[in-house]
Amino acid sequence: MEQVRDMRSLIRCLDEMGELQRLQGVDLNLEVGALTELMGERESLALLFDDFKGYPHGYRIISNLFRTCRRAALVMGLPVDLKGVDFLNAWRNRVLTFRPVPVQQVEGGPIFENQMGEEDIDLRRFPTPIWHELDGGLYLGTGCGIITRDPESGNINVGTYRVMIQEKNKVSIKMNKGKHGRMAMERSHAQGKPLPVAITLGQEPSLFLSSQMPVPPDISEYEFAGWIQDSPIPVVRGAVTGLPIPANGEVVLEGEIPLLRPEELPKEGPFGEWPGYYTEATVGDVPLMTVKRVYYRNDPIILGAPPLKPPNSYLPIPLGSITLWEQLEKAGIPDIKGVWGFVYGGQPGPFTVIAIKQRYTGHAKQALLVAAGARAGAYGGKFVVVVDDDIDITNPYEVIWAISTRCNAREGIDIVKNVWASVCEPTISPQERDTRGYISDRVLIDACRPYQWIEQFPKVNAFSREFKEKVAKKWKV
Ligand SMILES: Cc1cc2nc3c(=O)[nH]c(=O)nc-3n(C[C@H](O)[C@H](O)[C@H](O)COP(=O)(O)O)c2cc1C
Ligand SMILES: [Mn+2]
Repeated sequence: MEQVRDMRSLIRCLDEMGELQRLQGVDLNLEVGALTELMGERESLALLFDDFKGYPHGYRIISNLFRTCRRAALVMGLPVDLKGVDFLNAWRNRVLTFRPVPVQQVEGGPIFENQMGEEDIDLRRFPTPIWHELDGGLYLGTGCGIITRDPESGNINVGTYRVMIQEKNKVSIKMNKGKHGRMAMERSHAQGKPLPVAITLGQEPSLFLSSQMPVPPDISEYEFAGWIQDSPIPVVRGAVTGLPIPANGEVVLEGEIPLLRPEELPKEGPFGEWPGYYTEATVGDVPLMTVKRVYYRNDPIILGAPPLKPPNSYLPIPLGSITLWEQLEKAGIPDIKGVWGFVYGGQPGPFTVIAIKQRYTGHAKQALLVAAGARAGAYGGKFVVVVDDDIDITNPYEVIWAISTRCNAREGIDIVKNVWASVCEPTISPQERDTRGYISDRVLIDACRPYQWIEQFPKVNAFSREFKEKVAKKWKV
């Protein structure tokens, strides 16, 4: 099969694998969103929508690209038959071999096939779905990449932040506090200068993966993407901003985020979020970009990756768990066998499960404490569960069984108050947001067999997988 180098080579691969369904004439108002949600729920095919009413033939949207391990594996350079913790672990081991692959500077590229100049920009010329029923606007950017340069370090960052159409040449970009694009903006504005910015709306699939991952600030997501796909990302200098833009991109917006007062900033949201809720809309809070030039390929393909209510997701599994796994190991917790989350975005999220092979008294509590405080566990966390390594942590029934039968509630549960929370945390009241900020409590659940008397702990009354398979083979059942 051919190597995945851009959106179009991925489409050819997906066709070859029978992993892509094409749909024509679907309504941008709710139907694209509903079909994306439904096929994601079923962990079924990727969807390529074309022929939207009122738009030219060939203006397409692709969704559910990374919903299954099989499809994600193709882009992530992993065997296509891995699943669950095996998939996660293979990815973790691959990431440990990371070496930056610098971009390839080129002069032209398919992205220049068409342009809109400052005077004739109208973003409504691109098909944009209402992704969730109660969304407060048209989200042109979901599986997008926001390209910025830090004015102090000069580092190029590509981050996925949601992009809502505000006017025909203006979009809001919801870069949350602490995100790399946001910090570049704050530094630029502190110097009294607008921030040059480019947005890619359909790009190398590897670049989407890297732009939504917690890549450290000194590593460019372009170089991470080049490493993922094992070949440099070809970039060309944007004429308006001087920023590197993907030469093989599908649609790129160039422009700037000027310094504006809060009263000059528009309403943003609500928008369906990864925990499964619409978070509050804000007014005067989210940066506004003025688009000065638009480049697009013939028959452009926009990557749609709306957050969906769990267990549905734009990702196949909680890939962000590898970061917590790494952080647990760096903190010196031995014998971690897996890390998982059941409500995940880019991080393992508010129901995180860790499997360990217990080595000593207190081992489980140590893992719980680190998970509650480490960056990847703290942000967006709430319940942390530690189980023995005989539990399949990808199976919620197994995890509930372990909590139900191995957790001695009085000894095994702790509450830690006032830990850093995500802006998507639904239980923080509007008043609390204003007075206390984004903090929430953590429940640490030790669902391991008590190490002190583990040998006497009642034995599990199930046959081993191997024995059952042996007998099944013998009796041909
Ligand atoms: C579909 C999707 C939408 C996202 N929306 C936002 C958003 O609106 N704001 C935000 O700060 N992060 C958002 N994220 C998460 C960021 O992409 C993620 O934290 C990333 O690591 C940020 O890059 P940075 O570390 O370079 O800032 C989104 C991720 C995905 C996949
Ligand atoms: Mn970054």
